[in-house]
Amino acid sequence: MIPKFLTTIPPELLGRVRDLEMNTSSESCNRSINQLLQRTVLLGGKRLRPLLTYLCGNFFGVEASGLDVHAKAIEMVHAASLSHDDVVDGAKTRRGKPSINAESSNKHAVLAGDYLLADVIVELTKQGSLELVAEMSKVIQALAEGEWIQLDAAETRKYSRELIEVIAEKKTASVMSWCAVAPAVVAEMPEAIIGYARDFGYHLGLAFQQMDDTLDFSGNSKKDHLLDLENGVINAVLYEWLELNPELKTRFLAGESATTLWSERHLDQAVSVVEARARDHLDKCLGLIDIMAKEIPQHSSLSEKQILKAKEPLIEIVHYLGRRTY
Ligand code: GRG
Repeated sequence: MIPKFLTTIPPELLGRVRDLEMNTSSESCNRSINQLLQRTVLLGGKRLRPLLTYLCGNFFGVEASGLDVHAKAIEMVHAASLSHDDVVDGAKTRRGKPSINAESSNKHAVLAGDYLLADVIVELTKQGSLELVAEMSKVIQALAEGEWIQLDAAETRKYSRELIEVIAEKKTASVMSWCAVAPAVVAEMPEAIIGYARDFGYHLGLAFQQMDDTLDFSGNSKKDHLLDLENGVINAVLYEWLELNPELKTRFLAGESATTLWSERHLDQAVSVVEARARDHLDKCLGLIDIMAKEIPQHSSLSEKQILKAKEPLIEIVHYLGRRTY
C-alpha cells in the first residue's frame, strides 16, 4: 500500500484509494474468474496509479467522487497487464505470493486479464465520454505494443537506448499519462493543459520505469534481472551495464546464456547513469507542474492559493519516485 511518509497527501484521498473496491463490476462475472483475480493481481500493490489520478484531479479542481471510476479503471488495467506479463515472463511470484499463472494456469491468467480489460471498458462507457474510452483503449494498445516490441528485441537481442525508452513509454508512461490526462479531461481543461498533463505523465512514467529498473539491482531486491537476462530482456540498467562491459556485450549478442554472463563489474556505474536520467525526467515533471499551476486558474474555480496547496502532494510524489527504495 501507499507509503505513510507522504505527508502532504490529503487524508481523505488516501482513504479513498484504500477503500477503492478492486473487483469486477459485472454482477454476472463468473465467480471463479473474480476469485482468481481477487487473490492475485487485484490484491495488494502500492495503488500509485489511483492515488495519482485523485491528486491530479485535486490539482485540476475535480471532486474526488467524480474520479472513482477513472482511478479504479487504471488500476484494473494495470492489474490486467500484470496478469498477461506474468504469463509472458513465466513468472512464479508477484508481490510475494504465487503469480496468477502459477496460482491457476497460463490459459486462465490470459482469460482473466482479458475479462478485466473488457470490464474496465464497460464501466468507462457508462461515464458517457467517448474521449476517455478512446484514451483508455490507446493505453491498452500501447501496453500490448510495448510488450510486443520487447518480445521482438528479446529474440533478436538488438537493443538501443532509444528502443528501451520506447518500450518504457508504451508499457509504463502510457498508464501514468492516463492518471493525469483523465482528470484534465473531466475538468474540461483546454487542449494545451491536457497536453501538459500528458507530458507530465510521460516523464513521470519514464522516471518510474527507470527507477524500477535500478531497484531490480538494489540490495534487498535483486529480483528478476537474471530471469530477464535469460529471456534476452534488457532493461535500462542492463543496457548500460553491457555498454560498460563490451566483452560481455559481444558474448550476449552471440547468444550466450545469462547464467555464465552475469558479473557485478560496473553495475553501480550503470545504476548511476540510469538514476541520473530518471532525475532529469522528474525535473521535467516539476517544471510542468509549475506551468500548469500558472494556467489552471484561468480555467477553473480554484483560487491560486488552492492550486498552490494542491501542487504540494504532486511535487511530493515526484520526489518520492526519485528516492523510491521499493
Ligand atoms: C493486454 C493490458 C494488456 C497488456 C499486455 C504484458 C503486457 C501487454 C504489458 C506489460 C506491462 C507491464 C507489466 C509493465 C510493467 C510496469 C511496472 C513498472 C509495474 C510495476 O508497478 P508497481 O511498482 O507495482 O506500481 P504494484 O505491485 O505496486 O502495483
